[in-house]
Amino acid sequence: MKTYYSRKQLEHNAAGEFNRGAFVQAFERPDRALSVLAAVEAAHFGAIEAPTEFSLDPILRIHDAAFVKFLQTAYAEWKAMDRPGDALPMMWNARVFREDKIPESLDGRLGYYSFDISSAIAAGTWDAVKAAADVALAGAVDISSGREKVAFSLCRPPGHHAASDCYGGYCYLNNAAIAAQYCRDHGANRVAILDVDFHHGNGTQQIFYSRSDVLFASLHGDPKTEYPYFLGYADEKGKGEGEGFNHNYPLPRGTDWDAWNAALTAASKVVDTYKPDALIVSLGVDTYKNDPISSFKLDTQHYALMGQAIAKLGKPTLFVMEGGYAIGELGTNAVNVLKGFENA
Ligand code: OKP
Ligand code: ZN
Repeated sequence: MKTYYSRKQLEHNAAGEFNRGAFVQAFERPDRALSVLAAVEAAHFGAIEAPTEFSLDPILRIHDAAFVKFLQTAYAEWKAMDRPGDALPMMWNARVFREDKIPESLDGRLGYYSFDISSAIAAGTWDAVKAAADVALAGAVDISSGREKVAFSLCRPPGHHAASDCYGGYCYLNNAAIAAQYCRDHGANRVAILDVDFHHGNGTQQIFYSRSDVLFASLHGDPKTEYPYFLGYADEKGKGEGEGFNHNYPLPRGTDWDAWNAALTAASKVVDTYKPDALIVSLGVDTYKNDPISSFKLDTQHYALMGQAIAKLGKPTLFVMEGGYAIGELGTNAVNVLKGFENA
């Protein structure tokens, strides 16, 4: 299996994040990518390649142009105002305001374009998130052209929380959505996105919610108790043209492999019935029992079973790396999914 990876992705390095009232080391840090890279190397999976540089066009098929411009300039604007540290929002548009005004000031735009405080814009953020989108696109080229049946895009930072014009949850550009759209624009009539990250992929859901050409199915912690709290319920089925093409499987805290696998079987049926030309897997392994910010109970050996089940769908498949914060075991768990897929 071919892996795409870019060192530029290490350049996003937040000074820290707020967690439970304390400013702590960022959970989403450069070491995450290195953990996965080391495990891919140790598995002797085949070529590990840097992506070619794509233009902004495939990103702008998914994201709003002013939003992308904002991501490109926000850090420099922050520094031009002599602010310390990374660019962080201090206020959000919380239902009680009007939504048709984009503020001029940077503080206003930080609040307008984000949904949480955990996603700093630091010096290298734009270069890293652009590289991650390129990593996803390189994999999309391979599977949409038929050159490869499967590929792994080792993206970092993750992407599935990023909506068309909103960032948050450590996500800035939606790598999986950008890859899915690329496949749509290059021969695939239908694309399915299967999101196995612990957290609901609210960004991916929002992007494709009114569309029938990209199906979204997600297994995740129940938003009643888990981040991102405001989306991911089972009654979110899609709207208009997209009605019936969005499938959420919220699961309770403490969910173990058997219960998780039952939901995977249900989601797999939905994907299979859809008959996609390509499958994108938003591969988060923060379902792991020792993940520091999640609450499922999957163990290392279960990830190979997950890969096996995904292989059974028999589709050209692109794995796009999302979350996973138990950095010691992150690489092993992610690569176990790929091994399970390969050995199926
Ligand atoms: C990203 B992905 C407070 C907790 C913030 C953000 C979780 C983002 C997860 N510091 N939680 O889905 O793995
Ligand atoms: Zn996650």
